[in-house]
Amino acid sequence: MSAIKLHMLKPSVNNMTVRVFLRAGKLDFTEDDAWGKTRSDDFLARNPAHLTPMIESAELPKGVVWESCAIMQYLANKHGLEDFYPKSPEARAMVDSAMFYIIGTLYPYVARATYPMLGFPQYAGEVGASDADPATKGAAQKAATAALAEPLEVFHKFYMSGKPFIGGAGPSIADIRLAATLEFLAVIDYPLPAWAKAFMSAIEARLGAAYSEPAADVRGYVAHMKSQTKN
Ligand SMILES: N[C@@H](CCC(=O)N[C@@H](CS)C(=O)NCC(=O)O)C(=O)O
Repeated sequence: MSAIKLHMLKPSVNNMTVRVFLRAGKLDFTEDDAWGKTRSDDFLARNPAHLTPMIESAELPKGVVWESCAIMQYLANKHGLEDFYPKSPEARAMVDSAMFYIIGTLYPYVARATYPMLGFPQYAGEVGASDADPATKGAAQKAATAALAEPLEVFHKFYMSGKPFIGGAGPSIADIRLAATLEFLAVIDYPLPAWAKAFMSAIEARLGAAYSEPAADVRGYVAHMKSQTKN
């Protein structure tokens, strides 16, 4: 089987998710930095959504798949990585629910709260143009930051409910997706609750370099953007 080819952007937590998973799952892969390439004719011909992470495989109906969670689900299915994506329909339903909740609810708040500081355009799917003045934009950012507390508590109380990870004793693909997402909150010095700090430490301790290596790219970018605003 040939190596999985991942097209990725280093400062992105959507991409970090898949980069961590490929390493943690000990899969054979190569990474191509898609910086400046996602709107090229070649990329758009394969992926009209121009989104990374994207993997290529001749076995896929369209040759590629994008969306971080779909990529992890596909690769876990393909390579039998049941430690990360449990096979029982009930356990799997919890992991899927957590991932949809991240993408549909938590991540949009994270993006609205952090993207202005990260120098990113608005989250994919949102209409970016706005006539709002800086004060109104600042108020929207504050509201998004305040809104984070509720979904975070849902992960703690509902999905984890006393276990170290959403996946139970070990991290699942939903845990990788959650931990990577929370990395961006450092750019606004968001006061993570103690359980979330413990969760972040636990996943990094468990996955080791598989986590730390891609995280270093995100953390480096976050540190750079923070240093820009302090000057
Ligand atoms: N929900 C998607 C989000 C993907 C996404 O927003 N990708 C951004 C980077 S964070 C991207 O590739 N943007 C490049 C572009 O739109 O040209 C996922 O989880 O994979």
